[in-house]
Amino acid sequence: MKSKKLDLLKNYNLYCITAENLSLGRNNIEVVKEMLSSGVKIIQYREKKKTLKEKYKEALLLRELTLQYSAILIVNDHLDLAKIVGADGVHIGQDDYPIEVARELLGEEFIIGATTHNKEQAKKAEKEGADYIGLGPIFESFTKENPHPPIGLEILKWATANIKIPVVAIGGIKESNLKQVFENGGKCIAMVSEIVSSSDIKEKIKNLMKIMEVYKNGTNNS
Ligand code: TZP
Ligand code: MG
Repeated sequence: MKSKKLDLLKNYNLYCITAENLSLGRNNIEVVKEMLSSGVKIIQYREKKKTLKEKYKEALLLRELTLQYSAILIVNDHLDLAKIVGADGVHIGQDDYPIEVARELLGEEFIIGATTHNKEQAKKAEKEGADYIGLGPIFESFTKENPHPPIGLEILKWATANIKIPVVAIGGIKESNLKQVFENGGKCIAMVSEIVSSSDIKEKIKNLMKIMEVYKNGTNNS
């Protein structure tokens, strides 16, 4: 059910995104297995370089794996691929298909996430029927090819107070700055390089979850 899935995005959770080129020689499947076995419940399949056929095969495998772990699968960019493999959702950027087109094609039960970089885009995505927004890059990030300049923490604070759909903070988020993100309203946190480029993914996720638990339980006295 969609509302149960959206609860994952509303609450304190790690939202892990693939990036095979940054994964220290490991493939997307190996990396996602590590994420899932560490307790991650939200996986986004993001792959810019492979052929559609390769992406299809990978996304199918990831669908199987995420179901085994009761995790949700969101496919980046490709509405068709998301639908074909039976993903839970799709994530679209400012230069991808409009939200209403995605909704028309995928239906009400599908989760549609939209990348936003400022207040106007955040409000517009909400108005157009996105189920959540990705907001960022909060800090400087080198993961995307043509990165948007960092937007900072103030806008995250604003969005978490003013946008009614879940706000997923993204961009340059690391173990070292995670507390700042939580202290500025962040709950669901998307990360790419901090996790996929870690030599010990399980240990990295364990440490990130430990920090998150403190905020989840509202017992942050540090
Ligand atoms: N969208 C905004 S920033 C970003 C995406 C996909 C990349 C975030 O990667 P990282 O490595 O967590 O900074
Ligand atoms: Mg895109």
